[in-house]
Amino acid sequence: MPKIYGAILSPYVRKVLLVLEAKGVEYENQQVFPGALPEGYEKISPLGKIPALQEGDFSLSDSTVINEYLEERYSQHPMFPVGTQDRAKARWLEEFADTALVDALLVPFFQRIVAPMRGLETDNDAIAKAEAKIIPKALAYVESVVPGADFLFEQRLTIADIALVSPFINAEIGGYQLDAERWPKTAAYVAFVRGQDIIQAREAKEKALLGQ
Ligand SMILES: N[C@@H](CCC(=O)N[C@@H](CS)C(=O)NCC(=O)O)C(=O)O
Repeated sequence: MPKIYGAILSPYVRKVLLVLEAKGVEYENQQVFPGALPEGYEKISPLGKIPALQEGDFSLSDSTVINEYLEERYSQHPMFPVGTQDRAKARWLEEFADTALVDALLVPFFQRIVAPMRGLETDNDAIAKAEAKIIPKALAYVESVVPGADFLFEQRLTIADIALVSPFINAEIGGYQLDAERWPKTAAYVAFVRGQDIIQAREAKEKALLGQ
């Protein structure tokens, strides 16, 4: 059974857990937090990041790499679209989500949730700057690519939907409110994908673990 190391509120860990859940693969999850890594963790995650996967004596890090491995290892419920160009596009959207979108949408989450947990003060200027410039820039691109209340590819959940929606969950936990008038397609898309059973179930598990 694959074991996933990583804190469940990480948008990258969530991506991997959702792929396992969509595929119906049983797994174990060990909560590992950046800054408090278990001894020897660098052997399975050389950059010291979460998530990491261990399956027998095989280990792997990086959510995108792990998900590509899971796609080949567990072929049921494919998470990538079928056509070559759609597959490439899905990979690009995952890359965009993991970089520019996480960098933008996780500012309120980091400042309001993670910083106090680490004994740091919330930097409200950083949140204001993100909300004024960084987030709108990322959302303008999201708004240009999402279809509204539908999946991105083949009328089914793919890795692109999971990757794009995951940081929006962190943004909401961090108190960011998506402006549905300014970003109507994005708001409809995020609500639609978050309404899918496996995502609802994952969010319920996160809330249960957080004691909410
Ligand atoms: N590209 C990596 C990014 C993983 C990542 O940055 N994870 C964060 C937590 S959300 C982390 O471990 N940060 C600790 C650090 O950068 O040292 C992936 O997709 O897995």
